[in-house]
Amino acid sequence: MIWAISWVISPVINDTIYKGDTCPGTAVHSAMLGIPSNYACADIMFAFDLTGSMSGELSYAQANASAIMDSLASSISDVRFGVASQADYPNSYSYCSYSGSYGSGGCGDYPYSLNQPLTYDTALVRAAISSLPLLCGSDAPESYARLLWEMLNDASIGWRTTCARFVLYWLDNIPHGCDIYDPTRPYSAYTGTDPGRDALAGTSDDIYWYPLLRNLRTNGIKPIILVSASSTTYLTWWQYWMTDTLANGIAVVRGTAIARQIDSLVGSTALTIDTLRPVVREAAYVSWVTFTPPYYAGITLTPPEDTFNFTITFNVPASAPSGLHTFHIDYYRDAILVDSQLVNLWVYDCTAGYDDPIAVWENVKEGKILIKGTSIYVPDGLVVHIYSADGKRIGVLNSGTHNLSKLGKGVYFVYDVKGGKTLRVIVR
Ligand SMILES: [Ca+2]
Repeated sequence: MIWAISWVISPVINDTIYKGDTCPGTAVHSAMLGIPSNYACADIMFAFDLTGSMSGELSYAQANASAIMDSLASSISDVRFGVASQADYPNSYSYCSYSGSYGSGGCGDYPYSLNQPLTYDTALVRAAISSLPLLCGSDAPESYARLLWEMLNDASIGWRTTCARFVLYWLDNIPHGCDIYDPTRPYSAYTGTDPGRDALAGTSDDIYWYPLLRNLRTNGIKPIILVSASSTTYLTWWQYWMTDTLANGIAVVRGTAIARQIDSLVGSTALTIDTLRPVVREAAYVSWVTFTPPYYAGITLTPPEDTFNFTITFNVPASAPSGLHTFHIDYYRDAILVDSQLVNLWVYDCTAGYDDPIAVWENVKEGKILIKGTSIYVPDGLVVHIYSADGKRIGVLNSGTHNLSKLGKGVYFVYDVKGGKTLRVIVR
């Protein structure tokens, strides 16, 4: 298989735009974006339900952790792993038409723990998985909502926004959550509230299930639910919750060739994209830029990669200050930032009245340097450097007469090395 990385054909756009009078104040560029059908990088969190019924699953995961990581690392060249776990809140609650002892304090139950932040060090990850204890969990529903909510809110996890993000979740039951009870949906049950970080039912940080699922999707955290091989009762519930209008993840029964199964599941997600979209990063410049098309949707990639073209039109408003304007265009594959372009736009006021192909906007004569029509005269003993508007030196002129029309249209700076003077020249 060919492994590639996302790319955009020009990492930097430099242009000069004249606005006002008869000048249009616009410029048109094109961008070609290459999107490979596999991930250049990924961050993968292993998540475990540690409650009693998960005993066999936990042993299986511990025995296969190295094989799973080796397999993923052979498919994705830059991959990091981490570990999180839960049992349940070690309290009793009576809320949302449900009463129960969620978990056991005596057993050491906890609703969420980050056991290992994302790291390249697979030995650390293997050690974290091996040391996970088997806990209790009391009632049947568990704090799955809390763990998934922490995937969005625990900054210590260390997700990279430029990489694919997965939660490989080993579990066998359903979450606490007031809105799990909803008779308009195909799967519905009273499971109480998930009380959130304050562990108090009915406060503002209680976690609601359906908004959580959508937040996972829009923030690019893709759950892959590995339902226990010994308890598949809730497989169809999880499959519903992972549908593309909710979490847009995957729910399967944990198989017996687990390393290959996980590698295949992760790889399969790389083939499809909901939306591929360019976004102007800085809010002040959003109105300056139009993309055609605005985005691509419903993409299925053909290996090894597909390319996508965008026409970028810059429209500089008449009120824009003259000078250099710098901003970025970010390209998002769903919630993964796959590439960026730096934009340098030199904006100048356009002054009418220069019909000749080359005109000098100011300082026709400065010192002994003379710019006239299409030529520049450099007297004996002087040296002139010519800079483009973005600051690159593009020429050195010794004494004599030189033709400026070779430069092409644009704004240039002529620097008199000995006299220390800078002249601005606009070539039209
Ligand atoms: Ca429980």
